[in-house]
Amino acid sequence: MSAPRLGGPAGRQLLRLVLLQAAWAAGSGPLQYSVPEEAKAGTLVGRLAQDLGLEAGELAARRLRLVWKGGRDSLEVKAESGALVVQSRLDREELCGQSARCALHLEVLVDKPLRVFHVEVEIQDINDNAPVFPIKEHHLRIPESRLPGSRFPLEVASDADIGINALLSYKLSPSEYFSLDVVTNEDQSKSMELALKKQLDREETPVHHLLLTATDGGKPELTGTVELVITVLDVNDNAPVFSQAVYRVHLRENLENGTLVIKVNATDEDEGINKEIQYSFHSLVPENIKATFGIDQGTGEVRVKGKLDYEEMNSYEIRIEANDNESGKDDPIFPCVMPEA
Ligand SMILES: [Ca+2]
Ligand SMILES: [Ca+2]
Ligand SMILES: [Ca+2]
Ligand SMILES: [Ca+2]
Repeated sequence: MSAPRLGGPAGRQLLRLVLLQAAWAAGSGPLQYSVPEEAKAGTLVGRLAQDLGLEAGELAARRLRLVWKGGRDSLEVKAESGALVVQSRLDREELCGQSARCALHLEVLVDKPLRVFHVEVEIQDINDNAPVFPIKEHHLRIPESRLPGSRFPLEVASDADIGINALLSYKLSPSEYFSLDVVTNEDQSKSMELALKKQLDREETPVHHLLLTATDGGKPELTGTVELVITVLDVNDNAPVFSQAVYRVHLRENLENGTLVIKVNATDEDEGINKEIQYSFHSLVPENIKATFGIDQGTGEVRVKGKLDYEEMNSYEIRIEANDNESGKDDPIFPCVMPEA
């Protein structure tokens, strides 16, 4: 019996077996490939047979095949070429979430002789997720009395990608009243506040609509937005204003009690209780005038209440107040001139 000679068919087989075992014994680690997530079916991941030292002619006999742990079948080995290709969708976010590194660990088997190889396929992130805010509309209610420099916390956006594809920058639509203050915390997370830079005025602009945009660092970049709806709450910062500074009325004497002399009217730019007006005679109006005229607190109607006698008094000057629950007053002079008899 003669030993197989190197160069003959048996010799080649022996040599290859030795080389494969040597590679395995050296503990050279798994074969490593990488492929971007969401690559189309059929995309080449690696020339597996070639990298394992198998020749095209022996692929069928040695049955190169994948063994999956966990039942995934998103990669396959092509029988004809021994190439490792994408078979179905690889979604990095689904496979690995926010992990910095995402890899599939496969076992590759060949027969004759039976060998097991380890293969690691790194799934690379692509920028396929836009930043998302927790809500589409963020409502804030800010009293118009808040001072410039006041701050209001906002929620940041999230991005399902990793690395630069999830690195967000923020921008606020132009506003003369508000600016954005983004702070990077020690743990690299971000927090964000809306800063008031100019005193609000509900009477001028009762509601502000701003758009906050988050942009990731991917190429191309993706954006997400949230609408900020800021309702300015009223404070009682406007006094009632009469429609005229002076009301002039000419009356005949001996008018019946209850006769309407005039209806004064004041308005207030505030809202709700801050614009509710009460009319009254000024506290300095003399008693004899108060005995002659009466005023309706709610309507501002001034009516005759006592006797008008031209000979006794031919002109009256009455100061009337409009009061909006203590905030302010307006008190026009109300000359009531009696005509010649
Ligand atoms: Ca992204
Ligand atoms: Ca991604
Ligand atoms: Ca008011
Ligand atoms: Ca106001």
